[in-house]
Amino acid sequence: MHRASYEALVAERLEREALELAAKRRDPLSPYAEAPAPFARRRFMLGSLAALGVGALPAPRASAQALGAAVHDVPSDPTKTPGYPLADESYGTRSQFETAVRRRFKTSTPLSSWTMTPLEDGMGVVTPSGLHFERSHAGTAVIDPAQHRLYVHGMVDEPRKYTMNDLKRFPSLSRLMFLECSGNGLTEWAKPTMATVQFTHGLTSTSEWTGVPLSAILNEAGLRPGAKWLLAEGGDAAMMTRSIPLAKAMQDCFLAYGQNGEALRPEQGYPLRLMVPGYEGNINIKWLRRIEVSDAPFMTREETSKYTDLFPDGKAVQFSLAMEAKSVITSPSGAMTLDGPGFREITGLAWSGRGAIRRVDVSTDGGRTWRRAALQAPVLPICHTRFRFPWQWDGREAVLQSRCVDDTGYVQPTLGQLIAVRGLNGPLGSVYHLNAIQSWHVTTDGKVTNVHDY
Ligand SMILES: Nc1nc2c(c(=O)[nH]1)N[C@H]1C(S)=C(S)[C@@H](COP(=O)(O)O)O[C@H]1N2
Ligand SMILES: [Mo]
Repeated sequence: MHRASYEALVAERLEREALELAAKRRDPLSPYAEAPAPFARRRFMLGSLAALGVGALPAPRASAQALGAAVHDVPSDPTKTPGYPLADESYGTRSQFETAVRRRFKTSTPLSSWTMTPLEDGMGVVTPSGLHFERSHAGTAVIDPAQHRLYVHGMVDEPRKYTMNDLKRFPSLSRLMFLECSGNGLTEWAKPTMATVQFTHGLTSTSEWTGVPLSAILNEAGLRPGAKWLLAEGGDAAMMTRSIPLAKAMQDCFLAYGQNGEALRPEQGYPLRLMVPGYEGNINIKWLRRIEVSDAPFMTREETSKYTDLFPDGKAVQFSLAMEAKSVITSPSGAMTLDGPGFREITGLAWSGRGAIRRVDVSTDGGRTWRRAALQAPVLPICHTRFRFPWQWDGREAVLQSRCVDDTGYVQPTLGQLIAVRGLNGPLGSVYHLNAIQSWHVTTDGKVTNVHDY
């Protein structure tokens, strides 16, 4: 192609994309929508004052300090101290200066316990595999992938047995997706209990999962008429079993062997786990070894005595599987201290088991007024979505909250609204599926604490 006409094509395409982006920005519900007017105005003000050479607005403190440090603290001649050499073979580790770790929720036995993701240290939406939360009922099973088999039987035309290699021969799929234990926040119903967002919300993480659509395996086995449910069974000492509606299984469930570009971590169910997009963590069976097709749910321990929701009238609801929309501010969050008034970004995560996040609003006055936060791409269904909100802290007391809406139109409830429906009469005061708005109180000296404000 002639160079000039090629350049004209590129120019035309850039113009079209700019027009499309402008249209998206005008749509108030689009993740590309313009920042709220007050912020846009302030930015304009900063710009015009700077242009006049007027330093009327103080620069953000943190960055001013960083700038000074950059000039004075770097060795004058870094070429005198070479770095450490690259290894001939290695599996990388993070910087020795990085210290974020999962922390175990203190239970009587480490074999049936939880570890929580340090959400306060997260960036973007992917959780590093080494920080993915863990929930295991009988320890981390050790399974040799060469010995592992997946059995598919029950109401099928032809029972099947798959090796890991068999499964990897199917067309694969990869999907960024969150998992959340329905026990996330179980300590927080009646009163604020945990100090940090790691312990109030850290039973959720996002990975890119790779595997095989469950429908491909079920179609190969052939479903018999009348089949409506299936049982998934884990190969760990807990032999975790859950019933899954067949319609969901055929719609978007998959068998994952990959996590963030490599094999599943042992704690996430190596070598094979079931992924049930948007449903409570418990049903995403790890160390998956058996699928049995049936015409009714199996009524296992985990869907009768556990993982049911007791309501105020004494009735318990079974199979409340989808995780409702939820959001939380991860910074600033509990146990942090703000280093003085001025600008800082409020950021956090929002997610919904029913689809994509459509919008997030942030309040700095305990829910009296709300302003729209920016959603950072990618905004994917059933995936953590990062939101950001520019905040000029005036040094006064504040209560920070976030509230999300998903693309079904569902609005994240306040704790008061949720308790009005759910009550507090579960075994520990209601236990599962807490998705209420979280409040962080900021004192005048910048201390951030977990509070209930509703
Ligand atoms: N086989 C088996 N699968 C299991 C569990 C288990 O203990 N055994 N725990 C379940 C629970 S309660 C949750 S919340 C998720 C946690 O997944 P993760 O440990 O990969 O974060 O796995 C689920 N799948
Ligand atoms: Mo869980």
